[in-house]
Amino acid sequence: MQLIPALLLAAALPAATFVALDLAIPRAAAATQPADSQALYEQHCQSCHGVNRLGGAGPALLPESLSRIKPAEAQAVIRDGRPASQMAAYSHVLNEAQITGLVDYLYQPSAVPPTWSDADIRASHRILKDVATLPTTPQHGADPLNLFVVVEAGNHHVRVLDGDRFEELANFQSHFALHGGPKFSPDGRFVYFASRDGWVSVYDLHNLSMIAEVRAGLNTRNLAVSNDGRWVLVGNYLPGNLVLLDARDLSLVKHIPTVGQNGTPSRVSAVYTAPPRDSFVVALKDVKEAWELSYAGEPTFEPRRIEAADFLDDFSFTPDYRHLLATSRKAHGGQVIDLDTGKAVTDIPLPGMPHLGSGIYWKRDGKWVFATPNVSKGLISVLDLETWKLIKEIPTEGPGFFMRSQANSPYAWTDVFFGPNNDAVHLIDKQTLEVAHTLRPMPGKNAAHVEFTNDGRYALLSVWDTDGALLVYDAKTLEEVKRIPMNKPSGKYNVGNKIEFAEGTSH
Ligand code: DHE
Repeated sequence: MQLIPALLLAAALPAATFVALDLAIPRAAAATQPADSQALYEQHCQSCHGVNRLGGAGPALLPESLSRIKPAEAQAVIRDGRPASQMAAYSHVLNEAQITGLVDYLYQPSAVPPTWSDADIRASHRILKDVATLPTTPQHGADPLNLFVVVEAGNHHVRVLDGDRFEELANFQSHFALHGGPKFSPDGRFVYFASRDGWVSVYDLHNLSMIAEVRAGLNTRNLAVSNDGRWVLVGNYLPGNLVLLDARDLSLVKHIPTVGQNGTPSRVSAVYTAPPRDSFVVALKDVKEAWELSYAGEPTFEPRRIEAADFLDDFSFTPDYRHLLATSRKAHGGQVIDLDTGKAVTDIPLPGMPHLGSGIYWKRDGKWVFATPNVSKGLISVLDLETWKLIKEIPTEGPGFFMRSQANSPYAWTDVFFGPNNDAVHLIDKQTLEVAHTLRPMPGKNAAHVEFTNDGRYALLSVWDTDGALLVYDAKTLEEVKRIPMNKPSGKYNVGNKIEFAEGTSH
């Protein structure tokens, strides 16, 4: 199915064009019938959210993309708007019955299965700056390997900070709901972002300038950049596929349908680059397979299929990139997959649904250990990477999302993202595996996600609140040295740490 021109037009207009819609329309009588709700959608929502709810300047509004938002929350957003976004309040346009009907409609599967063709991808592609005309050296005076890219989720912005002075170098609007870590070109010049609604953007950190963007899918998981800097691979839920882009300008190379050996189509859970293997590794959500796609030499991107013991929701690599520690959230456990032999080696006990991409490793008594928070249990699982045995479950004040450390830091910092103690951050002694300190950066406000400077001297922490902040800590004295107000800062990424695939950071 091709999108009709209205959506293409919507997708092509600058985001700022989309402001409150049809506000002059008088409040209609109660309307809860599905047909009426569809009409209300077309009248009030379609110009931003797209024909067939496939998304445009606003996100796709399909059950596949709304699974993280409860209907009551969707209702509140329609009624009251979303602060610091272009979503206006509709309470003076629609009555409660209409809003309820509209929400019911949004959670119904689409009559037309959502598709996003190569032609759609190409039509969405925009080159914003010709890289060939730009200087090839940093133009900002800061250390290019100690910059921080900070995602400010509350207002869909990205800030670029000088990691020595913690001063802002740039602040720009992103696409809706960036998710997953942005990824960098091997020299650290370019950073690639993926939004949940499928937009991929490339930004030049030397020139502080957006270069290109393309909509690679309707509902995207994440992206990876090859270690030679030539390719960007995007993993999608909707449509279930991989989309290969040229890293220079994000032009489409090809899409790769993710269909299992048994013919079952699958969503992509996650895709990462494995630098020493010159390959992308992909976790599939609906078939029991992991894929490896080599990018060495002149690659064909034919997947090597590895049979997995279960469906894969996510995985982490071991430090040598030989093994995957993979999880299936439903199974409440994990498995180790050997990428060399292509065999599942063993099960691993991870009882509380880890957000595995956030797991980290370090050396303890000369041996590698791996630790990960669990999203559904207040404990950190620590595994021995030689025996795959669980060494310890460290109790925390609640379930956490993220964990970070740095080679020079004696601590692994982990948040308590969920529950009444979500203002706490635990610092775990990497040798004793005990909680050494608990910080409450802004009591009562959700503390989350840490990243270190390239030399490990400072740790930057998010306070995930509309009235939140990015806090800079001296990583040794644990004193707060700077506070930068922000609207729900989420992940922050140090260029040097990311391009070195440094110990303690996310890959
Ligand atoms: Fe994430 C990374 C999956 C919910 C914020 N998250 C990742 C990655 C995966 C993942 C596979 C690694 C991708 C990468 O770096 O390329 N996340 C999932 C889920 O399956 C889950 C539980 C449900 C979902 O909605 O998809 C989930 N994640 C969330 C959130 O609710 C968070 C807290 C807020 C948000 O933005 O939606 C969230 N996830 C993040 C962040 C990263 C991330 C900030 C990057 C961490 C990093 O340090 O690299």
